Amino acid sequence: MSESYQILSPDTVVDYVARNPKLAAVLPPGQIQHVREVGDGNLNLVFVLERADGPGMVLKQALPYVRLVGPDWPMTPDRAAKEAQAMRRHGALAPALVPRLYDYDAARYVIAMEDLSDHQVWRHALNRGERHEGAATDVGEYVARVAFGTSAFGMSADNQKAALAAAVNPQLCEITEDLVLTEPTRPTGRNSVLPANEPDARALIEDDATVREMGWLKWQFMTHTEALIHGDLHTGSVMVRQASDGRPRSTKIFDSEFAFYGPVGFDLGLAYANYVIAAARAFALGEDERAAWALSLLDETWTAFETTFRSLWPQVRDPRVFTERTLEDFLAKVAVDGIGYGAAEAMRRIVGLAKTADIETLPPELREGAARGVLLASRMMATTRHADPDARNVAQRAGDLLLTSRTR
Ligand code: SR1
Ligand code: MG
Repeated sequence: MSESYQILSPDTVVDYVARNPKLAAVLPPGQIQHVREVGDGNLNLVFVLERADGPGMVLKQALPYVRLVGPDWPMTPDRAAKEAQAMRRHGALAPALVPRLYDYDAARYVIAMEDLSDHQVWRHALNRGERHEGAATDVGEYVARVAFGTSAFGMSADNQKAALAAAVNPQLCEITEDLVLTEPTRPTGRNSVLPANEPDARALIEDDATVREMGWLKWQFMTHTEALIHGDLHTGSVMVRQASDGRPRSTKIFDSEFAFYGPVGFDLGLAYANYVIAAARAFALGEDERAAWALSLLDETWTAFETTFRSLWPQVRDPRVFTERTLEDFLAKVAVDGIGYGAAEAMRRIVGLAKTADIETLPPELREGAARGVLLASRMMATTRHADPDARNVAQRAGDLLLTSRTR
C-alpha cells in the first residue's frame, strides 16, 4: 500500500483543529484542555479532545494497516470514508442513536464527531456487572430503522442502487468473510485457545452440520445486499449512558467502518453473540441471575427490531408487490439469519484472532468452561436456527449449555 498521509498524535491534534475552520467552530482550539488517545479497537487511532466546561470532540483516524497486528497487515484507510457515509445515512434514519458527525477529512482519513465522554462502551459496562436497561431495545430499533430506510423497501429503486454501489467495502468485508465466516471452522494459523479448550475447537472443525451452515451464511453475506448494515455491531460498538441528574439514558451506535449492503440479520447476530458472551462471563463468575438477564437481551433486541420494522412498513415504496406477506417472509428470513450470524460471531470471538475482554479477562480455570459453553451454544445456534429461530427459545438453550459447561 502506498498511502502517505500525516498520522495524528496527541501533540499535533490541536494544530489540526486550528487549521480546519469547521472543527474550530465546534471546538475553538484555545479551549482544548487535554488530549487523550483512547482507541481500544482493532483498527484505528481515536483522540478525545477535552474542554474544561462541556463536551469536547472526538477525532478518529484510520491507519493504513490493522492496528491489532501492525504494518504487516495493510488495510485501506478509505474505510473511514465508508464509516462517514454510513454515519450520515444511519444518523438521518436514527438520529438519537448515532453520534453527530462534524466533518470528514478525506485527505487524512479523519472523522470528527461528537464527544461521548459521558457515555461508556457497553462491553466495558457489562464486564463491570452493570445493567443498562433499554440499550438492547435501542440496538433493535437502530437495526430496524437502518434496515428499512436503506433498503428497497424504504428507498426508490434508483436511489437504492446508487447507495449500494457507493457502499461497496471489499477489504473490510474480506476481514469478516475470513475471520467470522471461514476461520472458526477452517483455521489458517491465526486461531488460538487455551490448551484445555483444544478438543472443543477441534470438535467445532469436525462438526459437518455447523460447517454447512457457515458456508451458507458466508454466501449470503457476500450476495444478499438487503440494506446498508452496520457490519460490526458487537457490544464494543455501542456506547451507553444511564439516566441521571435530569439527563435521559442514551445509547449511541458507532464504529460503522464495516458498513456495506449486506444481510440485515448480520447486525442482529453480532449483538446476540455478544449477549451470549456476556452471559458466559456472568455464569463463570457465579452471577447466574445477571447471566439470565444478559440472555434476555436477545429477545429484547429482536422484539424492538420487529416492532419498529412493522411500524415502518406502511411507508413501503412499492406496496403493489411488497405486501404484508412480503413483510412476514422478510421478518422470518431475518430471524433465521440473525441466529446464524450470532453463531458465527460467538465462535470466532472464542477461537479466532480478535477475542473479547469478557472471556479473556477471566482466570484460565473459569475461561475454560466459558469458552466451551460459548462454542457449544454457537454450534447449537447454527444448526437449530431453521427449526426454531425464536430468540427466547435460543437464549434458553444457550443458557443451558453455558451453565452445564462452566468450570468453577
Ligand atoms: C482485524 S480486525 C478484527 C475485528 O475487529 C473489528 O472490530 C471487527 O470485528 C473485526 O472482525
Ligand atoms: Mg470496531
